[in-house]
Amino acid sequence: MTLTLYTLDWVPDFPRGFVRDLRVRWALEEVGQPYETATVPSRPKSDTHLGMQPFGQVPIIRDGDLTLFESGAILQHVARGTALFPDDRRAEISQWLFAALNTVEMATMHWQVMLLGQKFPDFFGPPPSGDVIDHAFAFAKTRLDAIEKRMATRDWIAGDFSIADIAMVDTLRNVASEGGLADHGALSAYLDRATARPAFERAMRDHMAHWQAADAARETETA
Ligand SMILES: N[C@@H](CCC(=O)N[C@@H](CS)C(=O)NCC(=O)O)C(=O)O
Repeated sequence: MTLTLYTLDWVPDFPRGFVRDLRVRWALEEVGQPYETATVPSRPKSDTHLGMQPFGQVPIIRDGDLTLFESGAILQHVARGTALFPDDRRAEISQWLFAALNTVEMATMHWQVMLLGQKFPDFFGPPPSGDVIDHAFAFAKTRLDAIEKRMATRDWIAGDFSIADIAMVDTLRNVASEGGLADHGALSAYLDRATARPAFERAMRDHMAHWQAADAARETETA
């Protein structure tokens, strides 16, 4: 049975390229696993969606009888036993996967949510002050500095390219898009190296095609 990847039915321009179905598409492309996509409504959240993902988020996958959410868990599932997550490197790759999501992304998202609040007050409500945003970036920067030091001497975060790189790079792409890697040359080179991979390019192409199709469907609905 073909694996199904759930993403949102439509998003505005600003998150396109960054919705987390991208990291799952990337892993699926890397391991050569075919998949189909399905959507859940962005707003309001449906009961079916909340039944699969209690926070009303994506990505979600369905693989046979298994329904799975949380991008890290999904990456582990789709790449299990492959070169991206081989059994003999499970512990080290899991360590860096968790570091990407729970140490780096946890800090950088806090900063980015504030930037979004500043840029789109109509969407997110009253904007945070500049001081609070600076404070959030100073915290995130401690994490970026540590990864910068590690990546100065290696190509990939945990030996050969793995799902830990997919999670780390996808997190750092977000930071770069806000200018947050201006002082991090090794991280910028790491992003360039990773996003030049053909599997990333295919994943991004399909991710963006999804939003274009979503726009077209909305236009038809409102015509
Ligand atoms: N920790 C979750 C985060 C998922 C997440 O933040 N998803 C965003 C898209 S990138 C989402 O679904 N946002 C819609 C919403 O929260 O309403 C994961 O890694 O899967």
